Amino acid sequence: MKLISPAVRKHCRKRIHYYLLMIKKHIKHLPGYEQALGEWLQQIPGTTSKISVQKSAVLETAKILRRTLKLPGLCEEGTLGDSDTLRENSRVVSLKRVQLQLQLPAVFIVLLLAPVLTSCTELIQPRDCSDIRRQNRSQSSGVYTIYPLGERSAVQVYCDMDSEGGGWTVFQRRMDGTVNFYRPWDQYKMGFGDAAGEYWLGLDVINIMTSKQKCELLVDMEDFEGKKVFARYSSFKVDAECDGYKLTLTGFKDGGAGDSLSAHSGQKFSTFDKDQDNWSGNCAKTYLGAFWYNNCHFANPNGVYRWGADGSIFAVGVEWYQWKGYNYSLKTISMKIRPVQ
Ligand SMILES: [Ca+2]
Repeated sequence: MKLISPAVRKHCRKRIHYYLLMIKKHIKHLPGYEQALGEWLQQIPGTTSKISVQKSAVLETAKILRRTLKLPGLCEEGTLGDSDTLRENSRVVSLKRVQLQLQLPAVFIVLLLAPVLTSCTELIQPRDCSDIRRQNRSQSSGVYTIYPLGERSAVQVYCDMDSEGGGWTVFQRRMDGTVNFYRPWDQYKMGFGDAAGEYWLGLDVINIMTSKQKCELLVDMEDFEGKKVFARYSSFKVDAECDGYKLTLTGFKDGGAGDSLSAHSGQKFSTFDKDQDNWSGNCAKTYLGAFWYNNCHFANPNGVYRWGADGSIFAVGVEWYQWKGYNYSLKTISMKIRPVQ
């Protein structure tokens, strides 16, 4: 096997540099590409320093170009080494340069697809239940893993694939009183409970999911007599923690439950240990829940599970005032979101 001479090394570097310049010249008008490439390079295993990232980028780009244009292996040991081969390769490269101009669209496609191809797992990792439904429309309701923030953000949720067209990501669910919902700020921030039963997904995840794209909200509920109703809102958004997880809600549509949430739009989230409500007292402590309390509530879905009609302590149950008043604790309630189609 012939060794690569310094002259050939220099030649190789020039060639690669030339192609990189060509690419840069033609892709500079493609917004987002550089950022995408940067993110992709960060994902290449073993690239711990800036130098090795650059090295990997050059090698990877050269490989893609070689594959696309069927260029000779310019930097492979043994393929070059004497002046005849070098001249021959220079001639081929000149011809390929013409081809390069003709084949630039193909190069673009390969380069643009490269980050996707090297991280193809992201394609099959759903961000929410609507993605799962899109991948397979025959999926039934149940517990699924979603990745709201990319491949390392796995979280289990209950997906409602039946109500109102399906594809709903449930972020709050009461059904049997097995989970205590009277919890502090940190737990409402991070989430608690079991996706197969009662749970709260967590304000951080809700914020992420409703900030990336416009979402709608569905609130399903049932009483102990088996009657089911719902309320739907065409727009639902929860701000970040630094804004108190403020709720913005519009576009009520009645499914028999009445509107108990619009009055909570514009409110920050409150727990017993973080009072951000509009009342001089502490709504979360008084009504034994955690919510976007105003002064204080028309809905208390995170209140105490009380099995139906119970007026012994005013409005502390799992309430939806517009349907059942303040002294009836619902059998089930679930709050779920879906990107607006
Ligand atoms: Ca207060």
